[in-house]
Amino acid sequence: MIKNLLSVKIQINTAYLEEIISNCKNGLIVSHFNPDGDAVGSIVAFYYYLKGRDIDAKLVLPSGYPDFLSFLDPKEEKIKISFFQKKEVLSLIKSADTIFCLDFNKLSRTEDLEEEIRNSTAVKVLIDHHPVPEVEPFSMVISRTDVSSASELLFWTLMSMPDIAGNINNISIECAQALYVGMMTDTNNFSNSVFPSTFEMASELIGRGVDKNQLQEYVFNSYSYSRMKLMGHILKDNMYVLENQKAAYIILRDRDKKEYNFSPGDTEGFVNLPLSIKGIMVSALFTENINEETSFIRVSLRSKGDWNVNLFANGYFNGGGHTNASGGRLYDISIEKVPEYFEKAIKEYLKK
Ligand SMILES: [Mn+2]
Repeated sequence: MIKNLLSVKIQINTAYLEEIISNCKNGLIVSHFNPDGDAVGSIVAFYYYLKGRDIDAKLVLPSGYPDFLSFLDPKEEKIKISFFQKKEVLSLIKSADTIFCLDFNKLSRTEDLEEEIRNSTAVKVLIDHHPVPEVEPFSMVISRTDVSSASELLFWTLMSMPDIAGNINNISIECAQALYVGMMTDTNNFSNSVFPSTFEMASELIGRGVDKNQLQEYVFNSYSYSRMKLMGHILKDNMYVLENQKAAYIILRDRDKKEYNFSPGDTEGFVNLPLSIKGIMVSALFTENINEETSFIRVSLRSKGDWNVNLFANGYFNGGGHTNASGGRLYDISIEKVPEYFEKAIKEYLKK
């Protein structure tokens, strides 16, 4: 059984998971709409784990991932994006006997895959780190909020599996690398949501041979020149500071995206920028999203300390997430009206 108990800081009861995995013949691994590094990292890591056990699994995402994560996408089993291959993805969901859901707490986060997954008779497993997960659709829920990321929770889950038995050398390098990227992106390179167990995980993975410098190059230093120019433009002309509320926000309009050749993932990290201003405790990024298919404003929120953006997103932005990092959407409001709406919302919220 588990040989090196000391290296398993967070123990998960994996007996049931082992039973589910050993019965799995056609697995499907899925994460949330608008996938980030943790979403892609955790599903890819889990794919390599199953592959190591000769279990066939497909990788599925509701929408495309940012370009800088493409190095993770397995060459022999590319991630299928429902936005581009909906029919194929729906038939994969139909034929799966086991569905593994990572890095989201509600099936609605899979957007137009929700119904198909909910109606599927497959055994469903949730592995996630967001508060208050939906439990009813799942046979097994592995949920903890005292970890940095879904990738970290998956790491500790795998370490507790009988075949890994707490020995990092039983985890493949491809799996280890994907777990590291998920953790590194969700913590913004060890700056938020970091626990003692997170450093323990990093230490184990680096000991396994993960090249942290190379992964940082791929993830943090792979942006385009036009993305840097866009960042300069929005910081200079579209960032507003509310000193009395210790808040700041950025507006990103469709016309600016067009002017600077915007591609998915280019806004990665923008919402954190105002938090480096002295005294600012909460930051918001409003991204206009108007095209033939959708019409809404994407809201990203970040905060420091006890400032709870999960409650704030719940109350004013049709969303939620974590205490210091949340997201949401605004409908039926033009981007020009956002400053007024935000300033009113934050004053009202702070009064409570
Ligand atoms: Mn995450």
